[in-house]
Amino acid sequence: MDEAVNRNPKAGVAGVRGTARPAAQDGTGRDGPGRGDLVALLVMAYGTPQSLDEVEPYYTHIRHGRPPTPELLQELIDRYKAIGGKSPLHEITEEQARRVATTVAGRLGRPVEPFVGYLHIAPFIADAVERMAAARPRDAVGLVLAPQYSAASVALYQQAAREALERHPEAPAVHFIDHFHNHPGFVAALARRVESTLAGLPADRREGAVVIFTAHSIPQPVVDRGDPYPRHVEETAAKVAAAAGVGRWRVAYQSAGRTADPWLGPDVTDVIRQLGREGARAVVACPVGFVADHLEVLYDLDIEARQVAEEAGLAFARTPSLNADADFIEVLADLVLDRLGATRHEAAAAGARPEGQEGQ
Ligand code: FEC
Repeated sequence: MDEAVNRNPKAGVAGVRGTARPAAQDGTGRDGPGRGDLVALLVMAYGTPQSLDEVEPYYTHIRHGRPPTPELLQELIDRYKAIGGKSPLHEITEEQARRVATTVAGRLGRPVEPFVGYLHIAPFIADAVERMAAARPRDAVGLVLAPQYSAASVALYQQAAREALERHPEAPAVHFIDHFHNHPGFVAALARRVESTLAGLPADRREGAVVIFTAHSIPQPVVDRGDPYPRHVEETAAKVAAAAGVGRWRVAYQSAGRTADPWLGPDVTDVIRQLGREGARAVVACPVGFVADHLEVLYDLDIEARQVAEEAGLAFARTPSLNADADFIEVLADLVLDRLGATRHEAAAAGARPEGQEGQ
């Protein structure tokens, strides 16, 4: 599934190999001379069932091992059916990983291999770490495909990676990217999509349009413990609104879980209803908390939120997802290259290459 990406510096062309890079031959430990020059990209994402049969184990994993009730399971299966039976998240994640690796390889002049691991379904993050360790990379960067940091998201991915790394002392230090919620290229990419989506609204609706920046809700108790997530979401929204010159905008949360806990709000559907009462003419949903098309975008926004908007008399549009678009791939490549640069800088400052994993 993973492909090794290699750049031949003499030819100056980025190429993709179909086989895993052979392990280094020196056997001298983590970072000794003679090791290969391979950069590993540990790309971590939520994961999605590949068929309706996989929905139950996937949902059970999300619920920390507690199987869903038959009603909850059927409700989730029905949502997948409503978006065509399957979420495109798996294919998009794989393409993002492959393209970032190709771009980084081209800019760095070193071979780069992506190792994709999912939080809630196979191949799990631990599987990706195992494959990464076997490839004997010289450097490794850990990238979670979620822009804002939360103990309920990015921290869980990194924890899964760290636990797996403890079983692989032969693996190099993994340098994690904690968040990119305020990266200028990320903000600019979203702002362009907001501008084009607003421009696509019927002229008589554009004037009274409100942009709603959305992110996945998280349990309120996590927020109460001082989680940076709501601040990150607000910052992304404010920066995108400013870059796109949008005057009327809100932040809302979506896709709250079916649990007993209160969840971070306001919910996007409540905000849409409120805007309807306030006389808005249209809403543009911009999911700043997600970087790909998947169930929460294709169902919770495109079907559920759209229906609520139409019932409230509002036109509805949603900004296109970043997916594997060139502008977003450049952002991810920048992040990885920055992290590798930081790694070299830190190593020089310490007088040695860093061992072990980093804090956040
Ligand atoms: O396309 C797909 O098949 C997968 C879409 C998907 C993404 C996603 C992202 C986030 N989640 C976050 C937090 C939670 C918490 C719970 C929770 C539950 C679900 C369920 C499904 C699901 N999530 Fe998710 N999430 C996606 C899918 N999520 C399906 C289960 C049914 C439901 O509640 O709707 C509650 C866990 C519990 O019960 O204890 C918490 C956060 C993100 C955004 C960051 C990230 O991508 O990691 C936060 C995509």
